[in-house]
Amino acid sequence: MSGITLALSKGRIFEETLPLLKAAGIEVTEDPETSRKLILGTSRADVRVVLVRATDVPTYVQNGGADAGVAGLDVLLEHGGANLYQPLDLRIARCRMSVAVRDDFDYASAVRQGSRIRVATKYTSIARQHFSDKGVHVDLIKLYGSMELAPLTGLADAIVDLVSTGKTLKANKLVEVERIMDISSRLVVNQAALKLKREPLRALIEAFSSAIPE
Ligand code: PRT
Ligand code: MG
Repeated sequence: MSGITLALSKGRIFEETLPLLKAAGIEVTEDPETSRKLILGTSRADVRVVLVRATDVPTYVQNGGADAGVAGLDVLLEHGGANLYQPLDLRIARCRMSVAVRDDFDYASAVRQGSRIRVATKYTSIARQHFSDKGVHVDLIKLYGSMELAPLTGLADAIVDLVSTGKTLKANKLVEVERIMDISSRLVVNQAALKLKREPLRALIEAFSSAIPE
């Protein structure tokens, strides 16, 4: 495939990448929320967008299913990011990775006493690293969604999840007790494509770089 294929996920990443694409002279000609198409055309004949699950973006780009893509740091850290060139922090889709517990759970004293804490999360790599750095013993419980439910049902004492406004935690009577890291989305580029399609990819990186929000 000559031309450039970009992998994006629907929702906030797609929406927040649009202004960056625009700076590169690329307008997506279909709306992913109403179209059922998975491959979207753009105002540039040599550029197309493929819609994939957020967690699949690194896999597509790594294996050449797309030349470049946009993925959250959370997704990249869990994936491992091997063989991916990551030239830009786009500063979009920003949030933080945090530890949260039920408002009646005394996290500080559980940590102080060295008790084993049951932690439910979709982000097992990030969580394992975090608690191991702190020397806190945890039993990790892998979940694929609705982490907030785990402490409420007794499945876990704590969760590791993304927090943006904090409204989801609040609505479920959970409190943030530790901020693990700030998260934003990165541009990722396939290594081989970077050589074979050097000029158009350089231009894209350059244009994105000039349009990164404050
Ligand atoms: O939703 P889906 O299951 O299809 O896939 P996904 O969740 O992987 O994709 P998407 O589009 O929801 O998230 C894509 C990327 O956006 C993530 O990988 C993050 O890097 C980034 N991002 C930024 C967020 C948030 N903010 C965010 N708030 N991803 C998820 N959330 C969720 C969070 O998990 C929690 O459930 O929103 C909820 C908390 O939001 P607040 O505002 O109530 O705190
Ligand atoms: Mg989501």
